[in-house]
Amino acid sequence: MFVDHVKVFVKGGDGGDGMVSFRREKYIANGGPSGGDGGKGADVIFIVDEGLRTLMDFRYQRHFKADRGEHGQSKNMHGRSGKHMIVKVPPGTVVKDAETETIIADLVEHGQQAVIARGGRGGRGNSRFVTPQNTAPELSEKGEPGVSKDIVLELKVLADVGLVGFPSVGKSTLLSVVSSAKPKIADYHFTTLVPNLGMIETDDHRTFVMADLPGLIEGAHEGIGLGHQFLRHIERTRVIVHVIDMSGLEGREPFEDYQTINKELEQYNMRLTERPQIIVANKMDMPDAQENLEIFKEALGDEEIQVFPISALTRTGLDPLLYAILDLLETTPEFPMLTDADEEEASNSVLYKHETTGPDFIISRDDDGAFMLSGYTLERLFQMTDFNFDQSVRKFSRQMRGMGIDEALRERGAKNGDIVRIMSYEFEFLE
Ligand SMILES: Nc1nc2c(ncn2[C@@H]2O[C@H](COP(=O)(O)OP(=O)(O)OP(=O)(O)O)[C@@H](O)[C@H]2O)c(=O)[nH]1
Ligand SMILES: [Mg+2]
Repeated sequence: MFVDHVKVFVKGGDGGDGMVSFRREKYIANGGPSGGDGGKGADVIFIVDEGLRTLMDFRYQRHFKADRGEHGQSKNMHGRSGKHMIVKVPPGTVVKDAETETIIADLVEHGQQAVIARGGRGGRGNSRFVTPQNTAPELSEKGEPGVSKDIVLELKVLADVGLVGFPSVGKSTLLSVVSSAKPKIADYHFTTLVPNLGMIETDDHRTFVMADLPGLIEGAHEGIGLGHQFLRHIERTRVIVHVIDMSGLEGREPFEDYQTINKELEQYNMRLTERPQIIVANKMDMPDAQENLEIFKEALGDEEIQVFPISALTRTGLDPLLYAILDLLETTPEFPMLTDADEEEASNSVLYKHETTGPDFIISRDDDGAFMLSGYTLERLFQMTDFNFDQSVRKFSRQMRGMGIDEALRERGAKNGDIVRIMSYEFEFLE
């Protein structure tokens, strides 16, 4: 199975800062606190769009940063929240944390969505810190930083189009000239041992995935040759492109080839005949090809099927073929041919809730002997503290004490006057 990978960076918006402000009203000497809360930072949300088949778009955009919340204002005006960033992904996209490789979301069905990077909450303004003891708090919170991380998107690529035909008719050659795939090409039979997939993007930026399958021969459905193991790949494709060698050089009749392969498909699984087919008459650069094509068309009679004469070798006749394939893809529904195992897999797929937390705080020692504090909860508190206000600083110390940090520092041997660091900030340990 061919898996497309792409690494991207996502960041939820930071929450807006809360405000410290006091009412100024005529005749009232000391108005009450009136600082509004900051708005919530926006989330980065992935949503499944069944119109997408590949991760191609992520090759052009790799950074997704959601808007921050606005800061709170005076007169108790709350900041506006950021507008969520909606990112479309194809069905079947698995989102993993790049660092830990844990699965964040398994996005399967159209319309399914998951928050990939949560925005931070808004910081509270000073009106929210009024207590009977402190009626004029000079204290507010900064916005909570949005979650940021590197993620990996993975998509198992299923072919939209399968190239079928006898060995050596030029299936791999065709794939190699319309996509950037580099399959092995040679003049002996069964060159291709496992399917190769190529992504095709036309000038109007429509994309689809094409697979060259190992050559089929008579009896393939019973396991003769190689192709039978891969017939199941055709079950998943929506359009079958039937490649026929018109040169007649191998001593076979093109029309017989056509019938033989169709019979194999039918015997393997009746429903394969429901797939729309397009015929590619390949090797038209060869001397007898034109004549063989006339005979072939006559034999087809009034069967309603499109025939595209091409030469994969000289790259002629390719564009009309690609557009015809796209048109068919757009009008052909998916064939829900899930096996039991697949169905189980689909119904068992869950959305993983993922929060990076870990321990509230971690104490380590710096080279110079200073104590270093880290950890998700503590760092978040730190980032939400506005150190411009004494009261905020005091509140932060109380919160640290409440988390048991003072106690833990003492146990690690911290003494009066020792240096303690948190992120960019440094203070003295005081008993
Ligand atoms: N003259 C001519 N030769 C071609 C053309 N397309 C492919 N060939 C040749 O046909 C031979 C077989 O090509 P492949 O693309 O490997 O054929 P295949 O159908 O993938 O074969 P298997 O993988 O063995 O099933 C190679 O020698 C190609 O160079 C064409 O349009 N004209
Ligand atoms: Mg091949």
